[in-house]
Amino acid sequence: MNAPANIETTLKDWVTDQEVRWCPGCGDYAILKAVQRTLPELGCDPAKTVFISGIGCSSRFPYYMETYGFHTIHGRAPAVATGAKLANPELDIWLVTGDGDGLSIGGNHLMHVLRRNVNMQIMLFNNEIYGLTKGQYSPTSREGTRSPSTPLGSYDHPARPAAFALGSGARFVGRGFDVSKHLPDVLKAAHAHQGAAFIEIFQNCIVYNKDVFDDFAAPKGAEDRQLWLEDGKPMLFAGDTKGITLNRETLSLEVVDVTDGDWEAAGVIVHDVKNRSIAHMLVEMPFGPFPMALGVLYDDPHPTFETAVIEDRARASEGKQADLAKLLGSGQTWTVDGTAQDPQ
Ligand SMILES: Cc1ncc(C[n+]2csc(CCOP(=O)(O)OP(=O)(O)O)c2C)c(N)n1
Ligand code: SF4
Ligand SMILES: [Mg+2]
Repeated sequence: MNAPANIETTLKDWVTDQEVRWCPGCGDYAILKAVQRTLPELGCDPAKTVFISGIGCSSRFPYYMETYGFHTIHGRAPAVATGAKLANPELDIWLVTGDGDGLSIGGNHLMHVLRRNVNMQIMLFNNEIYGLTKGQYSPTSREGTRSPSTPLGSYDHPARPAAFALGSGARFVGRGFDVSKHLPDVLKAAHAHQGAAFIEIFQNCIVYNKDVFDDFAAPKGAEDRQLWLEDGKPMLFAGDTKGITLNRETLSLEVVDVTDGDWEAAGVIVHDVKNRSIAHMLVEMPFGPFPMALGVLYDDPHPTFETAVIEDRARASEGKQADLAKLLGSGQTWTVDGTAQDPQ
């Protein structure tokens, strides 16, 4: 984010007149609503906000936000967003990408915006499929996914977006899902973070990958399968009857039972958002034997890219007068004499 704006708006101020072209029932609608509800609460200024996306169903997002927006080219939103932030550091930038856009064609670009720590919020809508191009498997699709491009089932091991982000040097990693009532809290925490804030948002593509996240996202039994992380709070789930502990011999996480609410006796870990080692374990924690880790997994700010660039520019130009004509006329120059002929 940039400096807080404290502008008074309502949800309506963030809604465009564009016809929303997602399939009825798509999880993208819920994410859009969550963002449109959250920005007024943060006091954001639509005139200083910009949504920048790549290509995909998810990347249609900027059309639906009444802000500046840029629907760029496939996988290249990080490059455009970096340029926008350097040109105008006052802009509050939200980058929107998908699992295909951000991790296939744009994997390299995403890595660099994270490692450079350019100040923006990055929302990766993970539906584990290419939605826009009619359901081919993506880098996050599970092994064995049958799709038009993998008719016999996929062979490759899926990428984990949160692990990718942390491994690329991200200083903020959050997770949520489309219809979760906690998603706005994750968005707010990401916005409060100075630097590249990465949020993986599980999103239901009801046409090509329906309900793949139901195991943890469906309301029934959700409590047992979701671990909502809060800084300074014990890692408890299943109505506080279970928790996560660190086995000090194997140096790995384990699920423990908590009796009579005594989580300390059970050795349950207290979440520390600045602990990078635990963050690495949380992003790798396999769903199934463990609950799905959601909320703010890691948040430890670090100096941002644009601050360094701007300070450097100021130092380099100190005491100097900008003179474009002089710059253009300096160094190796030549005059075109106008005698060149067009080839016949
Ligand atoms: C250079 C280029 N290659 C391929 C495509 C085709 N293409 C468009 S969107 C897309 C995948 C989008 O998947 P994802 O980012 O997961 O978005 P979703 O539609 O699932 O939200 C592909 C391969 C393209 N538009 N441009
Ligand atoms: S294809 Fe899937 S991701 Fe795309 S709009 Fe339809 S439901 Fe949403
Ligand atoms: Mg996708």
